[in-house]
Amino acid sequence: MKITDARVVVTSPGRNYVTLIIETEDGVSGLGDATLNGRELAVTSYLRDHVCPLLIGRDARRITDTWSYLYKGAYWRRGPVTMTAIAAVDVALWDIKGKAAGLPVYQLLGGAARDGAMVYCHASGSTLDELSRDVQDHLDQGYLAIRAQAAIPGLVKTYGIAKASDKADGRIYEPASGALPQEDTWETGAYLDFAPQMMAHLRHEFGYGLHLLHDVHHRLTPIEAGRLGAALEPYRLFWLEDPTPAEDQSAYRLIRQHTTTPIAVGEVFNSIWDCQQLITERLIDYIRTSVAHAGGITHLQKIFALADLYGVRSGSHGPGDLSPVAMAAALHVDLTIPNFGLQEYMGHRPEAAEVFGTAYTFADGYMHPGDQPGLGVTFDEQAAARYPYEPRYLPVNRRLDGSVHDW
Ligand code: GCO
Ligand code: MG
Repeated sequence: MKITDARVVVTSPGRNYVTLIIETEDGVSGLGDATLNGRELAVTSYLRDHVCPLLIGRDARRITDTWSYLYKGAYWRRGPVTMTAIAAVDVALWDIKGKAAGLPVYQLLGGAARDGAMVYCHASGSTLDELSRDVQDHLDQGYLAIRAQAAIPGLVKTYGIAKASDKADGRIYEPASGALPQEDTWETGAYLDFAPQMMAHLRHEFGYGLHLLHDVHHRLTPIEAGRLGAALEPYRLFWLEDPTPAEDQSAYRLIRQHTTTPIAVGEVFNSIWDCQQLITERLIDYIRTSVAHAGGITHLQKIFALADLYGVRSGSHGPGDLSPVAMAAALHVDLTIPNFGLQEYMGHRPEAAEVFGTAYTFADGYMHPGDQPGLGVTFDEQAAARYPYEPRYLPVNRRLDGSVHDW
C-alpha cells in the first residue's frame, strides 16, 4: 500500500491547527495532528520540506518502521518540533491501517479494556462565585471530574480563566492571542495563599462526590510545590498538575517528601526519555504526555506501558490547541491501555466543527472514540481554506519585579 501524497494544511477555525493528510495508491487516506501552539509553521516546514518527500512510495502499513526511519534517520533526536511531526505521520498511518482493515483504531490496539474514558473539563471564574457557577454548569452537563482555576486576587490576569463573554457563547478558554505574545503577571505568594482557599470553597459548596483537579502551570519551586501539595491534602485533589518545570525531574523527589497530593506531569514532554526518571522513581502518579507532541500512538503506548510497570496512570493532555484528530487518537489509546487514569477534554471552538467531523461521543462523564473505521475524524479542506493561518502566541509571564517567570 504505497503512499502517493502527503500534504499539510494550516487552518484557523477559532484557533490554528496543522493537519497532515497522507494518501495511498488504493484511495485510503489518513489524518494526523501536527499542531504545536505558537510554533505551528515550524512543524509545517519540518513536515513539508523534510518529511513529506520521504514518505512518497513508502508502504503505509509499516508504521513502526516509518517511525524509526524518521526518528533515527534524522540524527537530531527528540524536541517538540521533530516529535510533533513524527506524531502526525504516525497517527495518520494508524488512521489508514484502521480504514484499510475496516476497524476503529482501538480494535487494532488490543480492543476496549473499558467502556469509556472518563474525561475532565475546565471550569474557571474571575471570582469564586463565578467559578462555582461554572463547576455547577459542568456538573449539569454530566462531567465527573473538573479542573478548577480562579483569578488570583491582586494579580491583573490569571491564566486558564475563560472570559465571561466566551463562556456565554459556549467558547472555550484560549490562551494564545495576538501576533505578538501578550505579557501576564505572576506573584507566587498571593497564589500560595489563594489556591487552598479556592479548593476549600469548592469542597464546601460541592462536597467530595466529584473529582477536582488543579493546574499550577510549572510556576513553583520544589519546596513551594511541597507546601502547596500539603495545604491541599484536606481537599483530596484527583491531581495537582505541573507544580514545577519538569525538565528538572529530580526536583520531584523533594515534592514527594512533603505531600501525598497526587501529582500529574507531562504535557510539554515529547519523548519517553523526558518521563523516565519521574516514572521509574515513582515521583508522579499520572503521566500527561499527548499523542500529538510525544511521537504519536506508537510512542505514547510505550510511555504508558513503562508507566504501568510503576503504578503510574495515564492522563493525556487534551486542550483545545490539539485538533479533534489528536483528541480522537488519544481516546482510541485510552480505551485500550490497562493503566488509563483520566483524559483531558476541553472541546473546540464552534468553527472547528465546520472543518473537522468527529465520531467521538460524550455521555455521563465518559467519552468513546466511536466505531468508524480508523480514527473516525473527517477533514473538509474547502472549509479549512475559509480560515487561513493567523499568527497567535501564548503569553509571556513576568513577576511583579519585571523578571520573566515560567508560563
Ligand atoms: C492544559 C494546559 C493547556 C496549555 C496549552 C498550551 O492543562 O490543558 O496547561 O491549557 O496551557 O495546551 O498550549
Ligand atoms: Mg496543563
